[in-house]
Amino acid sequence: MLSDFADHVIDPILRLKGDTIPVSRMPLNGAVPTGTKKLEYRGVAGNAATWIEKLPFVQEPYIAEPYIEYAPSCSGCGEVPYIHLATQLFGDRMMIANATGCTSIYGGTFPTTPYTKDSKGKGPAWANSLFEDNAEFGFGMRLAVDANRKQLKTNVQALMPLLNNAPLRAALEKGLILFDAVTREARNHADTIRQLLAEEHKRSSGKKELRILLDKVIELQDYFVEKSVWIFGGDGWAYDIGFGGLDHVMSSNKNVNVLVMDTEVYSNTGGQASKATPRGAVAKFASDGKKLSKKNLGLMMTTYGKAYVAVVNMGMDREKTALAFVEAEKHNGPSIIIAYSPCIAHGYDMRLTKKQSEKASKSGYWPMYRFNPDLRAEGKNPFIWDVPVTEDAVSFKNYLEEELRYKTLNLSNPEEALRLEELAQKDNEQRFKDIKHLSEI
Ligand SMILES: Cc1ncc(C[n+]2csc(CCOP(=O)(O)OP(=O)(O)O)c2C)c(N)n1
Ligand code: SF4
Repeated sequence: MLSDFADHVIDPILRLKGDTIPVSRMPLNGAVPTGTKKLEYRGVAGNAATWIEKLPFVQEPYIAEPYIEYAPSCSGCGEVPYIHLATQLFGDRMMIANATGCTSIYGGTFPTTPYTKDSKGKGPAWANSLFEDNAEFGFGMRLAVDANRKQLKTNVQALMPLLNNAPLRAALEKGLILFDAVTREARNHADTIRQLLAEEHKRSSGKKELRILLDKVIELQDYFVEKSVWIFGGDGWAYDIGFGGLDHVMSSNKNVNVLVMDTEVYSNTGGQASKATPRGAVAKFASDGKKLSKKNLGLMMTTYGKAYVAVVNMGMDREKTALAFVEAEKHNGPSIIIAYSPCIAHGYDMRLTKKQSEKASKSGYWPMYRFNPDLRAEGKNPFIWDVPVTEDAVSFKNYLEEELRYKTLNLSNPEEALRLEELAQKDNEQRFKDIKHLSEI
C-alpha cells in the first residue's frame, strides 16, 4: 500500500506532476499512509527521544521508535517538542483531534506526513476538523471510542459461550479482565487475541451466528486497549475561537486530554494578537503594543474543580513537563496542559529558545504548576508549584529585552513601552498571587 502510494501519488506530486494523478489513486476513506515524510529524507527514520524512557515515572518504556519525524515547522519551533513528547508516551494508542493552526499544517502535510507508525504497525490516528470546533471534535472521538468499547464488550460476552476454541475463550476472558489496563501486558495480549480471532474466523464458515459475532468482534478488536484521546491546538484556538467548545469539554467528566501550544499569537496566519498575547507585546492588530493583560486560562480551568490542569515549559524543565503529560493522561476526566511555546513571531534567534524559556519562568512571567484533583482523594492539596518563582530569579526586563515583539515598541514609542512594561510586571505579580492562592486552599 505504501509503495503504491509512494510511486503513484507522492512521487509525481514531489515532481510537480500532481495534475496527472487520476482521482482513483486517492484513498477512498481519505486516510493517507503515515511515516512518509522520511521519504524526503532518503528514507532515514527520525530519532526517538531517549531521555523520556529514563524517567522514573514512565513505568513501561517500550518506545524505541518515533511517532512523529521531520515535522516541517520553522526551525526551533517551540510547539513540536510537546508533540514529540506526547506521541512518544502514548503514540501507539493515541487519537489526535488537531485544531487548524501551525500544528495542523506541519502535522497534516500532503503528500508526505510526519506522523509515523512503529514496527507493529501502531501509531497515532490523526485528524483535523475546523479551527472553531476542535474541542468538540475530540470530544466526539472520545464518545465514539466509549461506544465502540461498550459494543466490543457486549459482543465478546455473547461470543464466548458459542466458542469451541478453548485458547480463544481463555484469551477473551483475560481480555475482559485487562479491559481497562494500558500496560504492556494488556497491549501484547490484545495482539494475541487478534491472532486467535483471525484463526477462528478461517474455521467458522457455515456457522452463521458464530460468524456474525466474530465479524463484529474483529471489526472492533482495535478497542481492546483503551485509546488515549488528545486535542491539540494553539492559543488562538484555545483562548479565543474554540474557547466555547473547550469550556464544554473541560466541564464534562469525559477522559480527554487537551494540549494548548501557547505561542501567544495566531502563528500560522502571521502573528495576530490573541487573548494569550501578553501586555506590551507588539503583534498584528496590536501594532502599538497589546493594551490588555494575558488571559489566565490555567487559573480559569482550575475552577471546574475536577479537571487536571498543568502549565508547563519544556525549555525550563522537561522532566516536570513529562510528568504533567503522564498525570494528565492518567487522570480519568478532562485534562489540559498549557505549554509555553517559543515561536518565530517572538522575534529572536530560535537557537536560543531554551535560554529564553528559562528566563520566562525564572522572571515570574511563566510560572509552572500542576493542579491534580486526584490528589484530593489522598487528602492532599491538588496544587503543586513546579518552579518556585523566587528561585534563581532573573528580572522581567531581562526576559523582555531579548524579544523583538517587546523591543519594537520601545523603539517607536518608548514612553508607552515603559508604561505597558510596568503594567505587565504588575500582571505577573497579580498572576502569581492568583495562583498562589490555590496553593493555600
Ligand atoms: C474560523 C476560522 N477562522 C480563521 C481561520 C484561519 N486560521 C487558520 S490557522 C489560524 C491561526 C491559528 O492560531 P493558533 O490557534 O494560535 O495556532 P498556531 O498557529 O499558533 O499554532 C487562523 C486564524 C480558520 N481556519 N477558521
Ligand atoms: S510560526 Fe511559530 S508556531 Fe508556527 S511553525 Fe513557525 S515557530 Fe512554530
